[in-house]
Amino acid sequence: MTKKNDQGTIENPQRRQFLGATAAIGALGAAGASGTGLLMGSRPTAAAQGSNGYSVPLGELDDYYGFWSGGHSGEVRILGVPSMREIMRIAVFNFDSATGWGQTNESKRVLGSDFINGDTHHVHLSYVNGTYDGRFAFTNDKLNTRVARIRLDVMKTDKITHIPNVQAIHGINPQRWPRTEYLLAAGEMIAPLPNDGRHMDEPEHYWTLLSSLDAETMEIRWQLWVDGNMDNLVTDYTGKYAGASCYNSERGMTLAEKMGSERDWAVFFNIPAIEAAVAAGDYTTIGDSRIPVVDGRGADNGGSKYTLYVPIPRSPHGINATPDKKYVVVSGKLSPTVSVVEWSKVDDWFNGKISDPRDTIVAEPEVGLGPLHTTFDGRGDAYTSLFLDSQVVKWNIDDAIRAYKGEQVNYIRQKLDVHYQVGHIMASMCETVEADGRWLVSLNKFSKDRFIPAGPLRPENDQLIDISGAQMKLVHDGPTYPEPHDSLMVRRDLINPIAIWKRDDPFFAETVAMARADGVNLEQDNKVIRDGNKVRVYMTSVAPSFGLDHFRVKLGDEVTVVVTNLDNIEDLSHGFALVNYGVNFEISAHQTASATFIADKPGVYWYYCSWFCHALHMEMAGRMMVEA
Ligand code: RUQ
Ligand code: CUA
Repeated sequence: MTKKNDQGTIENPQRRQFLGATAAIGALGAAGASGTGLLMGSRPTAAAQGSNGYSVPLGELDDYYGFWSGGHSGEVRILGVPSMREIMRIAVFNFDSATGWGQTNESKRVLGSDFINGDTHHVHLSYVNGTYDGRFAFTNDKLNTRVARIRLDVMKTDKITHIPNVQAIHGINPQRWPRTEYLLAAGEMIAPLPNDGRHMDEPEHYWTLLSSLDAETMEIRWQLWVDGNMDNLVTDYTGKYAGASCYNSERGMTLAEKMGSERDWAVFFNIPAIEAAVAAGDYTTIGDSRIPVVDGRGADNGGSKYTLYVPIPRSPHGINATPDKKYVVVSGKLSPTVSVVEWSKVDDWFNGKISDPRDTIVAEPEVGLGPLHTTFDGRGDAYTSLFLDSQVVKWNIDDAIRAYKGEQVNYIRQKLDVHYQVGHIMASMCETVEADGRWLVSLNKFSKDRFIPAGPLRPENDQLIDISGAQMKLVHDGPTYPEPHDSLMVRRDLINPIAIWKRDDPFFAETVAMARADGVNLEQDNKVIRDGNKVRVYMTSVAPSFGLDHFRVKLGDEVTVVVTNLDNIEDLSHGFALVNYGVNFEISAHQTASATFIADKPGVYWYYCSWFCHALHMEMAGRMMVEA
């Protein structure tokens, strides 16, 4: 049976039953949520139609680019919103068989040789004057402590930086004002500093650092030594301050130790003060690293010249800036509260106008159980995800501030059930001054009974919620491959990718320079160049043929195949796939791509085009002949 709840949403009555069981398991109940008797109830056959009109008619385009992190897939995904159709995947830290990411020489120059996996949690875009400039996206790799940049003109990753001295980059945030010159990255897990085998049993030597990268070069400019660990990260709308949530002020090594305190903190960073210290030489370095490290510890005294530690109840998680530029909201996780900090009061604290860090807080509303992240509609309302309650709660910021001053006012506007156990939520354009209050995505960690079962591993469930009216309306369930942690919805007019590569693109400039040194004109030549036991095979591709229908090499040669796609047509990609050699990569219109391998098996090996490009696509093939 299904029934409508008071928000007009069709829901499964069994939901409450297993949610209750989950909540009873406690604050970390999600881990025990399986096996609590969930059953396949009868499902609604179609989602309710939202007042925004969530369905995108056939042949029409979405209003928003959705940028989804891919979690432990190590990638970033593009979805169309509101249709929630997955449009593209951008390989970042992962090996991708479709595009050859991790195999082509061009991608290996970006990726380096260390790892072919990662764990992306957050995607943020570069800014100008508090909104997106359409140049770059940034994402983190919690698994291997890296950050990456994606060029939005071609939707390819172009820089990856490993962050030394810390473990597990989690929160990232770019400078929002006046433009993105720096990107901040928070080290999550405390570890011995330096981590060279000493001090492993002495937790007092365990620390983490905030890192600031130059957004143009992606090089690290400085690091800041902080108390506790860091979780999520936010920048303000002046370019002066940033903040991070902290969930282990105890510096605990075990779960029990990490949950000891009634309060952890949000730590705020005074960026100009840190940069002045770097300029004045007021820093140390750690181990072999030459990066300036400024000391921002001092939680016991409320902070330092560089940091302000604001006590926040119980392991706060999300930290989000309001689009009116005034406040930052820290979500309590193990406390039913969220804490609202006023940026101007952070400024007052650094200027000595207030002394108690808690005086920067202007509201601390009770919103429900397990608040994780907060997002905004640009109309003064906030929306917080409640992991334990499996709800999104809408509340009013001004009313919460009045209630904190002692007025009798109900700041809660609505609670909407989501399915199930929501982590991040994000409203359209809400991380900018142009928050438009149209759509909200609830990224639920469990889908349970919402989709046909596909084995023990279930997809996540990203739900689309219409927030354009007075009441939130749930309009769409969207399964996703595990697991997007976070998303952004960016107005379509702000993103302008190109359709055909420019021949002077820096992405393959090194390969073009190699061809030039070989006397090869990539736009017309089909040539094999031998240089000792190194062989460079240059060929063009024009549907439906490669410029070379065969080439010969010798057993043991190091072979580099370089393909340049001369097709002038949008959406005409070829692939170069070499049978039994494990080689496959994409060459889109006017792109040059290459891969290097050892010809270690004698005989004839067919190469074929792996992207369906023409009626004679199957015939688009040639032979590599390896002489024994
Ligand atoms: S975190 S569910 Cu990795 Cu963004 Cu909050
Ligand atoms: Cu070229 Cu298929």
